[in-house]
Amino acid sequence: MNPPQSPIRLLIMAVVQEQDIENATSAAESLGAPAVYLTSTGGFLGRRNATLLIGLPKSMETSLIETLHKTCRQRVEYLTMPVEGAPMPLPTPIPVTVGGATIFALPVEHFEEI
Ligand code: 2BA
Repeated sequence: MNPPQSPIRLLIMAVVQEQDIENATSAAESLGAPAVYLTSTGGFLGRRNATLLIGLPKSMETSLIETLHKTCRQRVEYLTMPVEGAPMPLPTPIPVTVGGATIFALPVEHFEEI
């Protein structure tokens, strides 16, 4: 007989960059925390990203967050802004550091797979 599974008590929502989806989801799965992701878009840069949803027992929170730290990288993106008052619309690229991941942890009141 299989040992009883720990109950799902936490939902981790993590916004990750597109390039990190595969590494992050497979690392979570190898920890025993299956992940689903929804494609999403960052409101500030308008770049496509993904929001991972991962349900897990409370005891796995730290190891999952460590895993996301290891698999989600920081990257510099450039935001092009027209310079005010310039005679020509010359865009000036402004560097913006994105990531590794934006993580929310929410308590789960009820979990059921039908
Ligand atoms: P974006 O909204 O496209 O933001 C991309 C990056 O731009 C952010 O990286 C941050 O470095 C910068 N940024 C965002 N808003 C800014 C502002 N008002 N002024 C100056 N710089 C700003 P991260 O912080 O790593 O966020 C990556 C993505 O995570 C975000 O993409 C957004 O989709 C999500 N995110 C971040 N904070 C969130 C929050 N409080 N709630 C929901 N989603 C969030």
